[in-house]
Amino acid sequence: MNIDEKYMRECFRLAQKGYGRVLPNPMVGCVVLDKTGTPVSKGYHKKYGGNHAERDALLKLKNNEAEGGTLYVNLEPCSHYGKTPPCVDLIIERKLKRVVIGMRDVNPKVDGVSRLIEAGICVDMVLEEEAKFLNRVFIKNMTRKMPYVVLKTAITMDGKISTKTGSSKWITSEESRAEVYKMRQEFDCILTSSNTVIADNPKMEHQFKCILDKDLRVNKDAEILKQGRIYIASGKNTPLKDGRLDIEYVLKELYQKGICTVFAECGGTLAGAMLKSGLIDEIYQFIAPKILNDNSGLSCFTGDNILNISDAKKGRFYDIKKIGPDLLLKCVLTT
Ligand code: AOF
Ligand code: ZN
Repeated sequence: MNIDEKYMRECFRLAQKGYGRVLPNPMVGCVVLDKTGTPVSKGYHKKYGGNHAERDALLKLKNNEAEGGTLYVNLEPCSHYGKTPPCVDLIIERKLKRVVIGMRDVNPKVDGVSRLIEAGICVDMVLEEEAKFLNRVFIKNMTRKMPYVVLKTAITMDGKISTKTGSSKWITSEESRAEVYKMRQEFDCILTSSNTVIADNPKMEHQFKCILDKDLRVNKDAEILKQGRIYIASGKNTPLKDGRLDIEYVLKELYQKGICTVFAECGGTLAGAMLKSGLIDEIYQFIAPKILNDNSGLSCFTGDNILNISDAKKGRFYDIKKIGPDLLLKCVLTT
């Protein structure tokens, strides 16, 4: 394997040690080689507000140990004063000869590459696509000022979430449902709709829940309201778009409240509307080995009329797991 790719993959591995602790900042890892090409230090961004990966790695070394060496980092080193001073200054001070990055920073405050080049340091980029995938939440947050949205669906093999009468308990197994309880905790917020709350009366235990309830139809006794912080987006606090709540507006509101990631658990109407508006970044699809074989069963996405398969939304499966008798597919949407 190419040496640069090898050390960049090591940066990805180190970066992921910060998973769950660094948002809204990116996950970043760093490897430093001395002038002979020997790895002499490693570091990563451990928690929000803490030292950046480059600083973490370089401060473990004596002043001249990295001189003439190479620094690998999966994100362009920063050039701004934030919670910490610019990493480029430390890289220049420690006289590195070359810096290999995974991607340019999408933070408009940062232009580390120009600063490094001006200082005579050679800059290269490798594995950009993987680097962007690793920090897809940070990229979405920074560029769109919106949370990263993962939609969960639980379907039969024919893509149905319930019969026409609304019978849906349970499509997937107990094991899958236990997996969903765990998953929820990895997100800052759960998003659901009044339709789902009224149809299923779910508890959806979580610290922060957002319910889209345009006409305030959810009953005060609903299970979902009994625990956690609740944000109800209704016609009273949210503008309408085509007669429905403007979901993009709601997502931007959530981001302003510090929500970086949203786990959407809802029926086909909201899922379809969000899909159509390009508001879903990723889908976690549980598939049960069951077939309803009923034309009037409800689909996990409804609401649009698409005639050409070429107009389908497209994605990329990046993970598949068997959970009990079910499958869990993870897919990032690309269009
Ligand atoms: C990190 N960790 O390892 C790198 C980051 O407020 P600050 O000073 O922590 O700066 C945050 C910004 O710094 C962040 O948005 C990103 O653009 C850049 N790089 N951030 O938290 C790191 N290398
Ligand atoms: Zn930095």
